[in-house]
Amino acid sequence: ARDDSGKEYTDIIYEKAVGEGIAKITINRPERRNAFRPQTIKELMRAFNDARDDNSIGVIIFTGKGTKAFCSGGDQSLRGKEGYVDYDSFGRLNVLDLQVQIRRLPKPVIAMVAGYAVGGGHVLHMVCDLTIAAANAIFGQTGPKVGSFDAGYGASIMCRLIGPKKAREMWYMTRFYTASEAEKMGLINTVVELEKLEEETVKWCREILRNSPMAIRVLKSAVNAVDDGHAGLQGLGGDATLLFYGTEEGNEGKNAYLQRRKPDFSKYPRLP
Ligand code: 2NE
Repeated sequence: ARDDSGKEYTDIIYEKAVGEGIAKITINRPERRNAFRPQTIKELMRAFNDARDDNSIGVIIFTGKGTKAFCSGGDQSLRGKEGYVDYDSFGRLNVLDLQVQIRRLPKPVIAMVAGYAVGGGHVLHMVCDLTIAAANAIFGQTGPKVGSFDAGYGASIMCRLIGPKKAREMWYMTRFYTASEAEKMGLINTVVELEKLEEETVKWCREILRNSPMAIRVLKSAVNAVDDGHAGLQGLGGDATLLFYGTEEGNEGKNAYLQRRKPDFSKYPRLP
């Protein structure tokens, strides 16, 4: 598969349903339970960026190849002292950049989970806007068992989703949870039979796509704003600027500057 720049993908599959408004990004390392390496993350970031920039795309499905795993986290066979190493001589933790990218992307990202979503793969589903799981899905953190942790979104967003007590349980004990347990915990949105997973996910996409893209964009920023601090406010603030640029009042300032005259804002109301 290629993106608009014509570059090939090796670790992921990137597809667009033409005319539907849906992009699908699939981690394609099933023999490793879709564990990611730095190259995988670079490709994911490129695909998410392409889907963001594509005006015809309104919703992105994020999934893993096959039915055994959504993603099993970082590829432990490539873990070095500085992070994960594949083609470079130094390590990376570039999955953290991907997490931020998904949070900031102004379109909903839906995690479609079959099989394991564990370790860093579990964090990836948590930073998505929605999670739709197959009945065979298993959720959990393994970090403390394999000498790792995600003390960023992996901890804070989990606390938001399931509450601090349950988040401590999940991290300290490294237990795995079934899809129906995860649904009860508020970790995911819904559970469906494995055979219905894609159909149900597309149904959710279509329901979202019927609604106002701008309303959804602002709501995504708003829901994330508090947790993302200044960066969250910046996202929401950027949406306000975007909307203001479309108004006559906003354009009066720009036009006055270009026409070398004083702006006249007198006709614009000071609303209560
Ligand atoms: C995912 C799980 C539970 C699946 O178990 P099972 O029994 O279904 O499969 P199996 O046989 O364990 O795995 C199949 C093949 O995939 C490889 C395995 O080594 C095995 O390879 P072969 O023996 O066939 O050659 N595989 C699976 N997950 C892998 C991984 N993450 N890295 C490298 N190879 C992997 C079970 O496989 C499991 O527990 N996997 C490890 C989960 C894990 O601990 N992930 C890392 C957490 S830390 C992290 O992701 C992280 C972070 O904490 C902070 C920042 C960034 C990343």
